[in-house]
Amino acid sequence: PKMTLLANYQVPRYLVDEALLHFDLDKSKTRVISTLKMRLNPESSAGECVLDGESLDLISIKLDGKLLSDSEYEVNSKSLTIAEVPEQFELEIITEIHPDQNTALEGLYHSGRLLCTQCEAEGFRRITYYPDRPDVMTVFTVTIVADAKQWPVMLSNGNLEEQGQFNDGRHWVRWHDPHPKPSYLFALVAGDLYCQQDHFRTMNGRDVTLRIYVDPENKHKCDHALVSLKQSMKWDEEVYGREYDLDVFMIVAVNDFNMGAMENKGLNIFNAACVLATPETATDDDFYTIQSIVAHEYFHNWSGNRVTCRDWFQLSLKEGFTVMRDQSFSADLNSAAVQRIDDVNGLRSMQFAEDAGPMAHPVRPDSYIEISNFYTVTIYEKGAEVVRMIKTLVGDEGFRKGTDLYFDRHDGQAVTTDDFVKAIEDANSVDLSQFKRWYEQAGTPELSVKTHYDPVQQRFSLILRQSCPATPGQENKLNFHIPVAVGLLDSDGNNMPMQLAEEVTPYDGDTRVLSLTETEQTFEFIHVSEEPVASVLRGFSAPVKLKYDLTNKQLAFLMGRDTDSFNRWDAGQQLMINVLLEIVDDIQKQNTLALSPLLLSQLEAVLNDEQLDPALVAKMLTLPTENYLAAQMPVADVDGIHQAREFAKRQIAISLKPLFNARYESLSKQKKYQFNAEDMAARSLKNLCLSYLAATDDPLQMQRCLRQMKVTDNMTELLAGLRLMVDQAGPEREHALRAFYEQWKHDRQVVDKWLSVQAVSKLPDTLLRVKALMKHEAFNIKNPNNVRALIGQFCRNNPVHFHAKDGSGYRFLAEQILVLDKLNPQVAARMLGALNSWRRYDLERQELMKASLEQIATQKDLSADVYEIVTKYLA
Ligand code: HT7
Ligand code: ZN
Repeated sequence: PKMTLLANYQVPRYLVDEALLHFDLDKSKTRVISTLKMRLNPESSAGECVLDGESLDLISIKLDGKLLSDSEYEVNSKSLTIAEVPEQFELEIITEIHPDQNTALEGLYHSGRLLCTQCEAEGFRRITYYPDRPDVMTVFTVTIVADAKQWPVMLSNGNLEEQGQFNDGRHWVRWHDPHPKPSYLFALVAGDLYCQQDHFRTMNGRDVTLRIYVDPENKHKCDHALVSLKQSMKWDEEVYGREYDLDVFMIVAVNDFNMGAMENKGLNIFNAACVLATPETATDDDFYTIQSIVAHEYFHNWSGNRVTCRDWFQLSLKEGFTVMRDQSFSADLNSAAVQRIDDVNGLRSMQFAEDAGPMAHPVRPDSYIEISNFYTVTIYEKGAEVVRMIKTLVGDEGFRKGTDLYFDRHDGQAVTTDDFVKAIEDANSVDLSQFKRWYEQAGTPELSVKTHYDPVQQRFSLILRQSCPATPGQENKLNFHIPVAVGLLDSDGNNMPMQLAEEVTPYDGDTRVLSLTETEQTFEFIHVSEEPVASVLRGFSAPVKLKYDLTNKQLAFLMGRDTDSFNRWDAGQQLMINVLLEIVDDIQKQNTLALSPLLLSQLEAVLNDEQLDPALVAKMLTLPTENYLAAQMPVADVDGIHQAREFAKRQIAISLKPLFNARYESLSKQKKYQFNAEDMAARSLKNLCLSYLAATDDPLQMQRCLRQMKVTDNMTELLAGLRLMVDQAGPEREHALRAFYEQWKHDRQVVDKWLSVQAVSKLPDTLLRVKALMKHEAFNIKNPNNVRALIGQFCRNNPVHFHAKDGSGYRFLAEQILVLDKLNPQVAARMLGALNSWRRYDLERQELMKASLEQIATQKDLSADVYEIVTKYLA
């Protein structure tokens, strides 16, 4: 497979002004007639015309109405080349494709009783020959013809222009999208779908029809997505001044989908699991995720579609910005503190690991083999942090001025991350040239903090230092521009003044953002009447690893007193990490184990604090995951960490049992399910209390889980009960699992939860169970959601079994990857991610993981997707 380099970017030689696509739909053989009005790009020079195309049966090509003979063009497995074309011409290309043989789920494919497309990043070339790159923007008109009975609904981008009926039972529709767009935003859907409709009146008084299309059995599951869509449309008008620009906005739910959702212009296609919800079938987390994904895809209409990417190296231009936008939408609609905690938790556990591993790449990468492998947490989540830092640096108003200029200046264009930064710079008269290194350099910078207090001068110095580890291909890093938000607390937990020595007037505010641009800088605060505790990196103002040697006592103080909610939680997490790693150390030394009374008393105080948002209480009482703890050790001790975490959880549960009991009971007042921040917070704390109570090993607590499962009206509480029961061997467990399946076997979203809870079970025979479940009627290896729920959950979220010392988990993963690679390379490559950190384990495990990687690497005919990752892991 060949490498694509940013440095080799060239403008497209030929542009497509108009594309008329005609589809004769059939699930086993679809005929596509593509008529392209093309012309030489004035920025390029004449030459052969090369179109991308893969897995296509070429039927014929006409150039300006004349049929081309075989000698006038060349076709290979990747492209079609026409040696000579005039400056302006019309191409008509007829191809045939086979949707029901398409298990890769790229291009046009068959899913259940649906036909649908997925074109990002390079799927359009599996539909017809085309310059399949984002900087070729075209006006599309799409005609679809198909049997009216089998495919009563036929959708594409834009507005419906015309439709009609033929005498032979077929019907046709014509869609026209007036907005020029790249081919990756093309979409087509056909099937027998139920449609739920609503309306939105835009800020300029235009009426937009909103439609959600789902399989008829899911018609009761659309309400939440529709509400979320209207909330998103309103928010984007209010916060970014962005109005929707077509008469109709459609969402379609599909069961077989490689990712979460896709922002095709006017016709978003969603993984059914990311759009369908009722209280009985979806958890609070699902409701929350659906709200944010609906928003994310909708926001792409401006950040991605109206202004798109010049090339795929610029992917974070749309993804980082759009994630940042969906995160602030969720923060505005729910709890801002909880949102930030979840975002940072996700970033630290996934992105920091990616940045420290063999696939580390900058937010704007400079090479790739398979672009599908670069839809990563670095591009998305770190990209969002980078945009968030820009906002922190220029302020909310400055950022809005910058985005207004960006949208105005580049509407209808395909641009770069440099263009984005330039718009913010120009609107604010700031220089972000050093800041741009965040786009160019991979790796997580370390920010170390030292302090010094001079009681005589009443001066407090904060000495900040930065460094960044080497990453593949980038040995030496230049200094970043790091915004460090800081507060100072006195011994009572009050904010202290923050006037810098060089300033003549006091600083007005409790938190101030310092810019660290050198390797080391000292910030000196004056009029500091007592030695403060510094609360550094408030709100996680930059995606860095903080090295700040606070004592456990100081951490406990910040956990109890910091006025910044995020840092309160973060201090608690750091305290838990310190305590848990000490226990791991004691386990390794075979010492007797004990839990820190300091941590216990802090947790007790949090649990007793009736003023604190229960959602925050739940977050503060949640121990770091085993995976995250593993990432904090020089050599991850899988078994020690598992044992230490189980021990700590049990000790906390036993010591605070009466409190967990009391809060559980007080939160158990029967109340009809509603999706709102307050009720969600109550359910999260209630379920957390139950999980601690279950950790006491008291058999009565299992009865409590069962009771909760019986009386509840919602999946959040039902699944929480089942999860706990699944960790306890015995007939109750088997009965609960059987009953759950019998009740829900008709519902794919719920069945995936049933697979997942079993995949992450702590019981010793879990791998055997997972293998047995692969033969169950509920599992189909061609369905990505099934694969993620069972194989993905086992390999990523069951570390103690996946990393079993005998290597069984690794062998299992390798076997599955080789099977999956033949069916769906994107999904296979994603599964490999479970081995990202393989060099961080003990030598024995490293050998076993390496053997599995080598087994994969030596397989013949690997996809580019798996090849790229496995070779980078082994390099
Ligand atoms: N922009 C979308 C990315 C996406 C995708 C990429 C590769 C293969 C399949 C895919 N499905 C969706 C989703 C988003 O970020 O909004
Ligand atoms: Zn996106």
